[in-house]
Amino acid sequence: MAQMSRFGKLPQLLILLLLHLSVFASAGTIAGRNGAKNSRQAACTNPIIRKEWRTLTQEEQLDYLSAVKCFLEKPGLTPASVAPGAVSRYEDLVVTHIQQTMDIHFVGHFLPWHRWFTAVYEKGLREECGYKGAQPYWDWTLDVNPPSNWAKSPVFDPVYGFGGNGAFVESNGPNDVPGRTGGGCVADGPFKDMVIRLGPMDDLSGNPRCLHRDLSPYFAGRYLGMNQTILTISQPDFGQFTRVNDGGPSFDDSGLHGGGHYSVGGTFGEMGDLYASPSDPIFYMHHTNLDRVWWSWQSRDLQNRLTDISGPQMLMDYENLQAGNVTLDFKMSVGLNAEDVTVRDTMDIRGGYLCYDYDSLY
Ligand SMILES: [Cu+2]
Repeated sequence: MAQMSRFGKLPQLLILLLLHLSVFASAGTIAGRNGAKNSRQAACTNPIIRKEWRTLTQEEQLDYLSAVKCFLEKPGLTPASVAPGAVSRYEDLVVTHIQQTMDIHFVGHFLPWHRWFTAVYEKGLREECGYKGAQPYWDWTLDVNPPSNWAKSPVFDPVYGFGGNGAFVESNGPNDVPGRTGGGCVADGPFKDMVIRLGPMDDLSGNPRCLHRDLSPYFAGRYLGMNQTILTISQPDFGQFTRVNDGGPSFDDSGLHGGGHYSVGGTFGEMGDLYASPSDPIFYMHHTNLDRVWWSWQSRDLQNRLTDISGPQMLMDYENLQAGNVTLDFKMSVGLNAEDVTVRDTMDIRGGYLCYDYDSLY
């Protein structure tokens, strides 16, 4: 009897204690989370507004371009032992993209990582280069009707844009981007004398060269129109949405993501280099619009889609043979460019950690 009551009482006490602890813990967690969330939301009462490139005033366009040039000239923080080819703050970000290429593409956190990466770039331009505006986006759907308009996009303007195509370079490789029209050095605009050092691919040793572009109006017409955009944002859940956006690795199976990269970079341009593509400042214009596509999709059902995340942790591991799916707690890094975050921190563009919005959505 005595023993029974002793053992009978112990679990009771334990249960009481555990109940107490769990109430305390969950209250603490919820309060902490709500507290953090509220204070973060309170901190984001005045989001900066991202706008389409052609809607900026000429003065705003020039302000942005000179901030990018400032970032390109600002001494970098990456040690030479890590990347001998990296010189500038701009290249600090290219380095981290190159280092992580195989971990951040064709995975569930592809869009979260690039949303964050673009916000880190935007923050760099604002805090280190005195830029007052928000990161602009490039709505390519405005430039593909008809595809022959592609090279005339205001984004390629020689004065109020990023400069245009490279001269045509002969090639008939089996892996050429269909419809390519350039391949040489960018011959006009603010980045005509830019020196690219990182890449090609994962080479961090330093290979000084010009910025190349190899525009493909055909590819743009095929993958960057409203049809493809609507197809992408009409997907019912994040897993399907992000896969349609990703597309496959072949040129016949591209999504919006590859569409923007290969319509600008073609075969020979930096934008077509999966590793070193952030070398072309247009990268951030394209990825900001992809982020806007994601936010357009989220905004159609915010209640569910602010927390909807899935997709493999490992490159193209859609069957989860190597690891599981990404969750909100999945940790992400941009190296020395910012403190690590979790996917959760990037789900809401007005959540507090991030604090920006778009002037219009799809
Ligand atoms: Cu990328």
